[in-house]
Amino acid sequence: MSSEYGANQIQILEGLEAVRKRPGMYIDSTSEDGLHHLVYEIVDNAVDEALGGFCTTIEVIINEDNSVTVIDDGRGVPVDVHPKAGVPAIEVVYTVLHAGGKFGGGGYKVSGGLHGVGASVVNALSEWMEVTVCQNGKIHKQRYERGNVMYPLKVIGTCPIEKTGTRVTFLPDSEIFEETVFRYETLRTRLRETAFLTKNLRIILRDDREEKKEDTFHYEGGICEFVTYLNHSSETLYENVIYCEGMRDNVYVEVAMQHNSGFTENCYSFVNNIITPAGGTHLVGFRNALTKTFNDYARKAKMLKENEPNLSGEDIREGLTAIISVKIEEPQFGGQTKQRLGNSEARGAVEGVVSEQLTYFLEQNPNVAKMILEKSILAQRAREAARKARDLTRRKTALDGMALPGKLADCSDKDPKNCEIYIVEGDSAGGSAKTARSRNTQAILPLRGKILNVEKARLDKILGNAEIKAMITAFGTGIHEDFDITKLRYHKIIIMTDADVDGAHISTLLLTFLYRFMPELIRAGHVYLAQPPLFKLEKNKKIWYAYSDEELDQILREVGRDNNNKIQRYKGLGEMDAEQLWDTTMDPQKRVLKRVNMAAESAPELDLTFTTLMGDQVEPRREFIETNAKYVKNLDI
Ligand code: 1YM
Repeated sequence: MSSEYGANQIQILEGLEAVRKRPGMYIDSTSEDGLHHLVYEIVDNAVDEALGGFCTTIEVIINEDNSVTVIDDGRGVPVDVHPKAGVPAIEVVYTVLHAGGKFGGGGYKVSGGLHGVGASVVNALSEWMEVTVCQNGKIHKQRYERGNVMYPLKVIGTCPIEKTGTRVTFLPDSEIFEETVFRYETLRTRLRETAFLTKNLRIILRDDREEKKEDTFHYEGGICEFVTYLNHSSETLYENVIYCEGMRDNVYVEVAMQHNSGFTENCYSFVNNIITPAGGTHLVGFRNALTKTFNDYARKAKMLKENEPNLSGEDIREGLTAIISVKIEEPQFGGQTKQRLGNSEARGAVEGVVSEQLTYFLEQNPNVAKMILEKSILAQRAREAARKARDLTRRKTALDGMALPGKLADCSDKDPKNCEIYIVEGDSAGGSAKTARSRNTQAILPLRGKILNVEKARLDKILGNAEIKAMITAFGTGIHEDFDITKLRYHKIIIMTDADVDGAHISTLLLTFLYRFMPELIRAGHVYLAQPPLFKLEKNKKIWYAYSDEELDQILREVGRDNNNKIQRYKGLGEMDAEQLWDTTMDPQKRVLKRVNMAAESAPELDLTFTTLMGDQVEPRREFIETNAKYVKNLDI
C-alpha cells in the first residue's frame, strides 16, 4: 500500500492557530462527540499502519488524570529531518495542519474521519501532548502544549533494534471542550467496531481511572464476526454468514450478511472503516446486486412463477443483517451532512463482486437460498396486504376530509412549532389530561393499554393496529419511505406514562415504534418523556411535589419530618386530578421534560440494544439485564 517513506513526501499546508480559533471547522463539535473524536483521530493513524501490514496491536488507555494514551507497534512516525521544513517529520505531523506523506501522493490514507484532520488537530486542541517513538534502537520524544513545541525532538533512551512503534498521550483542553471526561462505553463500542472492520488487528482498551476496566478486541473473522455479534440476540435463519470479497476498479470490497427470523433490516455500510449513516454508492451497489441475484435465482429455481411479480429489495432484506465495507483511495462525500459516499466506481465494484459471488453461493447452497426466498415471499405478501390497508386509509382520508383519529383531542393552533402532543397511557389519565391541557397548543392522544411490540410483528399487522394507526395519522409525517418531517404536526411529541414498571414498559414500546418507524423524529429532538412526580407532600395546607426519592428527602429536611405531613405516593397518573396533572407535569412553565437523544450512540449498537430488549430471544435479554442492572437506580417491584 505505502511506498518506502521519505520525509520529502510530506506537503506542508497550513498552521495550527486556525484550529483553536474555530474548532468547529475541524471536529464535529466541542461536546462529548468531539471529545471522543480526538481519540479516533490518533487511533486511525495506528489503524492505517495496521492496514499497511506494519502493526498488529493497538492499546488505548484512559489515564487517571483523564488524559488518553494510544500505543502501537508499527514502524513509528518518521523522525528523520524533513527537507522543506528543516525539522523532524514527526514535528511536522503533529504541528502542521494536514501534514502527512498521505496527502502528497504515493501514500494511501485508508482509515480516518470524514474530515481526515489528523493528529495536528488533536494536538492543537490538547492542553498538552507527548509523543514517543521507538525507531532504530532509540527512543525519541517530543512534548507540545496547545500545539506549541516545548523542546526539539530528543533521544531519551535506547530500545532493542527490532522494537518499533508510536506512543501518544494527550489531555483534551478544557478551554475548548465543554466535556472533558471520556466515556469508556463510547470508546469501547467504537474500538470494537474498528477491530471488526480490521481483520486480525488486536485492540486493547483499558480504563485506569477509579473503576478499572479492560477489554481486548481481536476478530480473525473480521466483518463475518461483526454480523454474528449483531445477530446474537436473534434467531438466525441459517447457520453460516455469507461472505463476499474482492478488488475492482481500485475499490476493495468486503460484504458479510446473514438473515434472522425478525423483520427489520440492519445493513451498515462503511468507507475506510468509517460508518456512512446515509449510505451512498456502495450501499446502492449492494442492494442492486442482492435484488437482482435473488430474483434471477428464484426464476431459475421456479420459486417465482412467470406470472408472479419480482421480489422487491425490501422483501429480500427483511431480517437481513449485513456489513458492507469498502476501502477506497479518495473517498468523496456528498449529501447534506456529507455522510453519503459519492464515488461512482464504488457502486459498480460492490455490485460486481456481490453479484458474482452471491450467485455462486446460492448455487452451492440451495437450502439456504430456499429459506431466504421463502421468507422474502412471505414478506412480499405481507407488504401487499399492508399496501392495500394503507390505500384504504388513504381513500378514507379523501372521503372524510379530516381523518384524524377520533380519540385525539387536537389543539387549535395550527403552527407545528407551537404545538405539542401528549401520548397518554390509559383513558382515565387521558381524560384528566384533556381537562387540564392548554387547548391552544396541547393535543392529547390517549392510548388504550399496551401498544403492539413492533419488534415482533410484520408490517401488515403493525399497520392494522389501531393505536399505531392513530399515532401515525396524528403526527402527519407518514412512515418509512413515505416519511416527510416537514409534515410533522407537532414539534414536541411527549410520552406521558405512569411512573412505575408498567408505565416504563409502555414508554419503551412507544420508543421502539418511534425508533423503528420514524427515527428522524428522535434524531431531530422532537421526542420527549414527561416526568410526573412520584410524591406529593402536604403540610399546613401547603403542597410540595417530589420527582425522586432524593428530592423527597430534601423537601422533608426543609419542612421538617413530622406526623402532620401526609405523604402521598403516586401510583399512576390516574390518581391526579386535572389541576394536579397540569401543575406537576403539563404546565410548560413548571414541568420537567426529558428529551430523547441518540446522537452519540453507534447505530449498530443501538439497533442491537432494541433487538435484545424487545425481540423474542430470552437468553440475550437476561444477559443484557444482568450486565446492566447496576445502572438502574430505582427498581420498583
Ligand atoms: C499512536 C498513534 O500515529 N502510528 C504511526 C503513524 C505513522 C506511521 C507509522 C508511518 C507512516 C508512514 C511511514 C507512511 C505516520 N506517519 C506519518 C507521516 N500511532 C501512529 N505509525 N512511516 C511511518 O504513511 O508512509 C503520518 S502518521 F506523515 F510522517 F508519514
